[in-house]
Amino acid sequence: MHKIYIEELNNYIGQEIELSGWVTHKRSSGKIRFIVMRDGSGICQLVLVKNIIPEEVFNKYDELTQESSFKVYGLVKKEDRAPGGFEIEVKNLEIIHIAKDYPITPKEHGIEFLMDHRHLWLRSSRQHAILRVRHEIIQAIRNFFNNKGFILVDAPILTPAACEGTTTLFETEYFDLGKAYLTQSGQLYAEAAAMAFGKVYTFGPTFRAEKSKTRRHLTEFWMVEPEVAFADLNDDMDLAEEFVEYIVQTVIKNRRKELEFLERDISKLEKVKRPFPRIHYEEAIEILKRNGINFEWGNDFGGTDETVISEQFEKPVMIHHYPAQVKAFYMKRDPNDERYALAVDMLAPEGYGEIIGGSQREDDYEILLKRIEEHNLPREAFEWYLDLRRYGSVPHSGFGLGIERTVAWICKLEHVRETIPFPRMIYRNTP
Ligand code: NSS
Repeated sequence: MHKIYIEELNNYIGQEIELSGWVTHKRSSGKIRFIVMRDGSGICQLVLVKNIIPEEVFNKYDELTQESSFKVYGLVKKEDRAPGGFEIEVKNLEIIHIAKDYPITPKEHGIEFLMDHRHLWLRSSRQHAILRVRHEIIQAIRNFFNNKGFILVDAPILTPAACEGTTTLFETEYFDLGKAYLTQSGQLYAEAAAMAFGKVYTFGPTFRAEKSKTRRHLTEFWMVEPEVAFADLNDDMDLAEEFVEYIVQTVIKNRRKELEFLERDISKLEKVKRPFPRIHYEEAIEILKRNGINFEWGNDFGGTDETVISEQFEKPVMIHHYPAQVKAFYMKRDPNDERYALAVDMLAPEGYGEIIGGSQREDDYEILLKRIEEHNLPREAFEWYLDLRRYGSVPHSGFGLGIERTVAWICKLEHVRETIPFPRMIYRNTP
């Protein structure tokens, strides 16, 4: 007997196999009973026919409730009308565990109820499709950088200082050494590694004590951050657009079924091909003005501004040259106009807003030191970072892409909370 997964059924037509899984739902019509099961790899219909199988096997149908677990033995048949396209003619069935009163039923549930039951909700087909797309995105990211000769460098999670502003730091006591902070970004470590390996990326969880309750913010999210020595802002934008094109086109190729299940309009994603538009901060302001939004020079764009700007384009748009005053301490200023930072944000289309933030880094020792002081950052904690400008400093650039916002856009979801298995938000840290 072959022990297989539902996704392999196609190779076993006409053969007897063994499957293990859970009951999704069941229905009965006289002498024939149907159980729809899932095993994590797919769903499949089981058929029990009275008088053909032993009575005691036929009667197990009555005991099996939604989400009960079991093993089944039977004959694989092609059946186009069945969910998944196959049917198992059951010969025998062994119950493993009976689930009592599974809380998520086919009726409608509110989002808070579902979020409270996230550990169970992950079993539903919609969550399955979303998390498979997430998996594909992560796989594509790794392949992209690995194929280009980037070295993966794991940055620490407990860090001695802020990277992205002090207002969103999670802090904790660290033995006799005072305070430590959960990392907001692996970038500073990626910069050190880029000086060692040339081109590197970090990929891991990052943390922001975001007090905002928006559909784009989590307190714990995953970020991938490439960093390249001898790269300027234009090189950074070239890399970012090649990267995002690759991710989107790979997901379309490998996860079409999931995107279709989510009713994603794939033709919109097919348009995500290089080159992407690149606009100056000033042009972005013009767009806002044309759309009746009153925007003051020198501010960063808010969620609504980003939505309006990104809706003007069918492809992701890169906005560069933000005012230095709203950007991080490590960004290099434009030598031709000190008001601007050599920064870039990429906004996803269809109103999704920022998915990438990046920049060319300040590579001059004296200027960087001045910025650290201007931002009231503790110099001692940055001495090692300043070393990178003391010993063979070079122009370098990088960016960070947020995984959850990318999943939300590619799946076209309302909110980032469904893009990660167990979301952490200002008002939720369970289950
Ligand atoms: O703050 S960023 O814009 N930039 C950085 O952290 C740089 N240190 C990256 C770098 O140059 N190496 O964040 C980058 C991206 C941003 O575009 C979002 O896609 C995502 O990280 N991001 C978030 N996703 C979900 N929730 C929150 N709170 C969040 N903050 C940033």
